[in-house]
Amino acid sequence: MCRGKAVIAVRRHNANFCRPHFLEHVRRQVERTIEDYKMFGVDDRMILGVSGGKDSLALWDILTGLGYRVDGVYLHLGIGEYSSESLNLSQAFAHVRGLNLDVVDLTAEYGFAIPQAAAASRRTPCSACGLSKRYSLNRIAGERGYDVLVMGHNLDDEAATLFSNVLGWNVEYLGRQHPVLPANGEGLCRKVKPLIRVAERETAAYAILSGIEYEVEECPMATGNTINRYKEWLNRLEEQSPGIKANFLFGFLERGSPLFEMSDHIALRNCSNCGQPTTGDVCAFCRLQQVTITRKHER
Ligand code: Q46
Ligand code: ZN
Repeated sequence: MCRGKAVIAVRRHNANFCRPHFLEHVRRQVERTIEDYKMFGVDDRMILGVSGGKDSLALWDILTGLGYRVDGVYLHLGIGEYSSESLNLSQAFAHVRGLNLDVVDLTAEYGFAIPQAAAASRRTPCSACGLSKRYSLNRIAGERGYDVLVMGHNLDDEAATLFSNVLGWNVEYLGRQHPVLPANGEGLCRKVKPLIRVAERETAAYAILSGIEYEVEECPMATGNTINRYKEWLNRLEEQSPGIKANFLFGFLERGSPLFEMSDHIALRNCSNCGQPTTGDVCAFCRLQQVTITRKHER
């Protein structure tokens, strides 16, 4: 775009960028996603799930740069050093920029941390963790009066999740895999993913080139995570055919997703324990909490 020295090549766009033009390019991708999917407006009260990783911090930087007012919430998962370091980095980021960051501690709030939940239930750590994050962030957003819950899922996250859902033909999940999940009036907050046009490697580059300090260590509980394995496979395909990941995801969103929408109409009711939306009597999070706490008392 200029005569400046290129710092990164984005092969699927067939382009090399200098630092300022790359940062501009990423911001433009996010702006375009917000517009295309009518994600939110400047008057919406927004809360971002902040993990201390590159994606959520880069997204926070981009959204505030675009003029949106976004608060953050950090969910302390109780995963040793990894959690405390991620918290420090998130707090430092917010402090320097004068942003509001709420910290919610899973153990203080619900009586268990992720390592205990994974040991007590039949779930993998990432499954117990994903469930806890979805539940807590939705609940916090609703209870604190936010209109929109913003998540930092990137192109690689969404493509790998789609791949996993297709491999297992999880039609229910395919029906719900969308960059915008509307509020349903029954306790589900509007949830949006403005980073889906930006690949993981690009959010990392954005963070580094913007001087954002983020958690670079991988979570110690990620070993064996199938989504990470699918990401590797998709990256191998991407190397051979640049753009294949984006085509897979956006082809699905444009042409495949409408075919699965019927399976989205599932009646929700309130969990008899916590009142949050669920399909059964007691929600999956409350069941996870019960089994973890029972196991804790048995020891
Ligand atoms: S924090 Fe949680 Fe991740 Fe760690 S246990 Fe898995 S899901 S890997 S993004
Ligand atoms: Zn519940």
